[in-house]
Amino acid sequence: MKELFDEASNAVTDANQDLVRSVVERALAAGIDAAELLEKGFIPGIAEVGEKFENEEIFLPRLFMSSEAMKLAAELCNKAIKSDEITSKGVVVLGTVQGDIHDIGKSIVASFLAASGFTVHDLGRDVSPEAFVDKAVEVNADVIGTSALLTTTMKAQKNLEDILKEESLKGKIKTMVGGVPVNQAWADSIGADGYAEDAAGAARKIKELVGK
Ligand code: B12
Repeated sequence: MKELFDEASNAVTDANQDLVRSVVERALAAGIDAAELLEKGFIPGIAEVGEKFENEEIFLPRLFMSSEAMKLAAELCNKAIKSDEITSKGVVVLGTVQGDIHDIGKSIVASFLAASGFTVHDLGRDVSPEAFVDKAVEVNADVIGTSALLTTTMKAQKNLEDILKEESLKGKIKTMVGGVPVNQAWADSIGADGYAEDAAGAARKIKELVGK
């Protein structure tokens, strides 16, 4: 199993999409859980790429190629993470904030939430605070979850809190924040109802917020 996780990680660091497909196929055939494959194989791979980018060992084109491999891995694993819940535990509107195009982590959160029994409306990336609120009102959402991967786009999570307050929706619709630069202290400082470090934590916290 360890070898497959290492291969998954290498498939992302080497930006090898054929290897991504082959690892997913072999792992699923061997009965490995798709969520575990993501968590122990592919995500450590993209984290390593991120560190190399930060240390200027690799540059944007390479980061982009690895991120395409990671995106494929997430898509293939997400398809295999199926929900066996019949009744919805709650409605979640999810997206990446305005100005931010990082959507791999957000899509993994979406699939974990769906697998945990929530109805998820995934608005994609570069989503304005107004669009989050409009959709949440339209679908009578319990929670709005926002993902921010850039320090410069985190402030959009605060804008969302402001709009919810202005429209007297704060408290009626709960908010969850996540993404690499985000932490509990940031969530507390903007008045978000919850924060989680990863997709499994997001599902646990949203269950708690919705109280079902
Ligand atoms: C892949 C990647 C890209 C890809 C994105 C492809 C895509 N479709 O998403 C590409 C190449 C396009 C890209 C572009 C850029 N990137 Co980039 N990118 C990354 C990288 C390497 C990995 C991100 C990722 O996918 N991680 C894997 C997923 C699974 O993890 P995750 O996103 O953190 O999600 C998990 C948790 O955070 C949490 N979570 C996520 N969302 C949510 C939401 C909720 C509600 C909850 C509860 C939890 C939660 O659960 C997820 C699953 O466990 C990071 C490095 C890093 N360490 O994160 C840099 C990084 C985020 N990028 C960075 C930068 C600078 C950029 C660019 C500005 C580069 C440039 N000069 O153009 C552009 C930004 C363009 C824009 N406007 O958005 C910096 C940001 C630095 C900063 N301080 O802001 C980072 C940190 C790299 C670095 N170390 O310098 N990037």
